[in-house]
Amino acid sequence: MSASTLERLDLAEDPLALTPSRIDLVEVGLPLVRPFRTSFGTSTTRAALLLRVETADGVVGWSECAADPEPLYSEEYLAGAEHVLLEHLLPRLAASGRRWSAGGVADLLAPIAGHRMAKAALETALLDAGLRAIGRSFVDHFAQTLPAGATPQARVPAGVSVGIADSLDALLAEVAEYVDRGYVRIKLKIEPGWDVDPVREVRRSFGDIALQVDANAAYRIDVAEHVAALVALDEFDLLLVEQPLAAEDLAGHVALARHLATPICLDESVRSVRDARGAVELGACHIVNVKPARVGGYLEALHLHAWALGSGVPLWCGGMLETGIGRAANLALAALPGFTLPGDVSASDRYYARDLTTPFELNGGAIAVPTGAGIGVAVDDDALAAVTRRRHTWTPS
Ligand code: NPQ
Ligand code: MG
Repeated sequence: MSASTLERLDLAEDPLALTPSRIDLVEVGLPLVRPFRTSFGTSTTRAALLLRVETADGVVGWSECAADPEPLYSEEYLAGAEHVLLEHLLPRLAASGRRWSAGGVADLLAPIAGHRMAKAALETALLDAGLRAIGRSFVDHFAQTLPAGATPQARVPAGVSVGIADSLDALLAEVAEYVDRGYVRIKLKIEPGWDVDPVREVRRSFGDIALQVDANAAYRIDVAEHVAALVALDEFDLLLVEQPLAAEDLAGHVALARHLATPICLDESVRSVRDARGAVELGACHIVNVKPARVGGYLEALHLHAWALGSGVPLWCGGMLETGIGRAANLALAALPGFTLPGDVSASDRYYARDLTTPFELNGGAIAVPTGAGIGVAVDDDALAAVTRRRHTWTPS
């Protein structure tokens, strides 16, 4: 049997294989219900690149690329993601043959360095289309990776990420709103100069709520005041401190961990299961924030999850201000049993007055995991049209 016959047989047996007929890249801009300030900047609108894959059979799959227009959270940015998709990633998939499958995307794109958010968006859109075609949900698909007897949760406890505020009073008012709505865990964004005071005030006002902080890499191990502020946070019984130092500074995190009682969690530093394992083995962190976009897709996130389940490292699912499209897929991942801490997957109305899908709602501090095929929610065409800035159609030649 020839190699090409073998390939065709392999794909024929892959239930997620599909023939794409067109791919639309849709840039949207959704106004945020309130500005979101982090140590790297302030957002008032969430711009995002959506991918819509249509198959020759008329099945449609959606995904959302997490890259922001500005490369502040990481080096990836919206226009760069669009460029690499159109000029490098899509042509590579097209060159691989007429049939594509989510399961093969990562290997086919491995020669392209980095660009994980763009790769994740492509893999996820194909996964959505492939799973819709066979009537299976993301969560049921992910559950196939679990050890015998383990099952996903039907509802995911929801935490919320609270931006840097203009004043302590404004912060306390915002936290009060989220606590009243039922969020089971509060995460405060911090930066040098906005750390010990806000954490002390929130602790004093709200008692023993589950509380953690995220510095988005704003501190430096060689600045004594920075280390002193992080050490001072130890007295407030935080669940964790997230990404205090630069993404590249694993050695700095190892050194910092020796000074802190509070566990360190890494976000920006972790781009793969290999990074996660290395960071934990070195002692740079004890907990990992998993964002499928940051690690290059759901399949890498599932590898990371399998490792964490086996080694007992606590995980939680982060957020990138996703619309309902990205939020739905994250909920399916966060439902897996290795996600032992509440994540940043909040209700739609935390960010948006009008989401692009049926809005996700908080009930009893948790959000229901979609059970329908693929991501399990439909895109609201009117809501999408109202926020669409630009659309580009790509077709396999
Ligand atoms: C984090 N998210 O955990 C990120 C950071 C973040 C919910 O805290 C536009 C695009 C704005 C990506 C703001 C949360 C963003 C963004 C914050 C990511 O570090
Ligand atoms: Mg973070």
